[in-house]
Amino acid sequence: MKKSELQQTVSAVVNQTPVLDVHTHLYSARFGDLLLWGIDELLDYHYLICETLINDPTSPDEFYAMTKADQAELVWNTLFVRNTPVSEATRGVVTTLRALGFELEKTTLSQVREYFASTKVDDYIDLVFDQSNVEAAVMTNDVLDPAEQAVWAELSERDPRFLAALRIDGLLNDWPGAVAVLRAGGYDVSEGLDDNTCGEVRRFLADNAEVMQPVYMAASLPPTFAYPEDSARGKLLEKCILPFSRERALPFAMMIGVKKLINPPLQLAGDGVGKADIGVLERLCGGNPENKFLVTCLSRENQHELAVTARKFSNLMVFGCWWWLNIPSVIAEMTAERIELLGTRFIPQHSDARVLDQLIYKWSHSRKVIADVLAEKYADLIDAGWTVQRSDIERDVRRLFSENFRKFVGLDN
Ligand code: FIX
Ligand code: ZN
Repeated sequence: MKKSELQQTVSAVVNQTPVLDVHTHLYSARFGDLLLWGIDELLDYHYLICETLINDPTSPDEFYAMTKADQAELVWNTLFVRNTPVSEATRGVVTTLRALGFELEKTTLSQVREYFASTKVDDYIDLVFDQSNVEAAVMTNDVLDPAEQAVWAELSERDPRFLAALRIDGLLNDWPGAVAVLRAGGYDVSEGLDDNTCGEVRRFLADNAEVMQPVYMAASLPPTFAYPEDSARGKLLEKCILPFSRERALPFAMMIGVKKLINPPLQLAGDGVGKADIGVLERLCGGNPENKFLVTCLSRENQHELAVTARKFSNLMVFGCWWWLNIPSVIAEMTAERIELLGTRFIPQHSDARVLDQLIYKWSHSRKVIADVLAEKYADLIDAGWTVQRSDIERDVRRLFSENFRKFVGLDN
């Protein structure tokens, strides 16, 4: 292939290759209101809430006391009427509404609301998955959330587009709170984490895994996350999570670097970021060669050392440009250094979509950046004297967009 053909070919292949979205907060329609979709949810996204509240005098408490529709109105008027929607999260709403056929210059919020009021959720899921070319999305299934657990108890058939992930933040980050939930569920646990309690925690994990059939276990962890550590989290990891993950061949996904609630009144929008100690991964991956770890870090300053560490351990798979890294300038930087250090052995992106509609913009924005970086790398390779075929590009993008993940978690084995 000539260099002059690269950009067009790579963009076409990237756009045509379905993606398996390895981390979202979406749910299938059978989870009812847990699945967020439509314009008011799109505008009430916590990324847009904090952007609104730094541009408008409304306090967080006043904002959260408003109805969802009034919150959406304030977000719309603040970020899209009184200001230009040039940030990544605001531009995303523009991309999504355009893709749905709205001419924003002539569209009012109430017209968009009318469209969603007359749209059926099952039809909309089909439309969004088709528009975003997503073949499946991994949910975030909180094992300690009673509302979600009630749905699992009744769930008869599964939508194959929605894969489960056993999310265990509550266990690892709030063990005393988890003890109460597990005891209420009939598990004989105590805060002391003696052998009996650890056995009961493993039984709890096994029971949930039996119901959910997850593709991985996951937790978000603070920048101070340490291993090994003489703490409840350290003991749970050593005696429960790592053995269970190994026995069940269920990879453990660690999302490291979130500082919960640096501004508590902002609630879900109030989290911050901190640089983590990548040495934790050296000890976890090196000390547990039978375990598999999916890892993403929240701090931009962790990314290069994370990619270098991923060169050293075949049981470590790097994924995504998480949260505030999911912006074109940083996706480009991270994708380039990952290709330069890891070739195509990494998972370049996940959407982290909380609202179904976001799949449309998160994937169209990321696909453009990833295609541009890939085209540049193939051009460098052609300059070095290698012949690049379209079939090579198709194979590489399939690897990046789904096959690395499927193989690593044992899907389709
Ligand atoms: O821990 C997580 O899964 C984070 O992605 C979320 O807590 C966060 O609120 C988010 O949605 C970021 O994109
Ligand atoms: Zn998330």
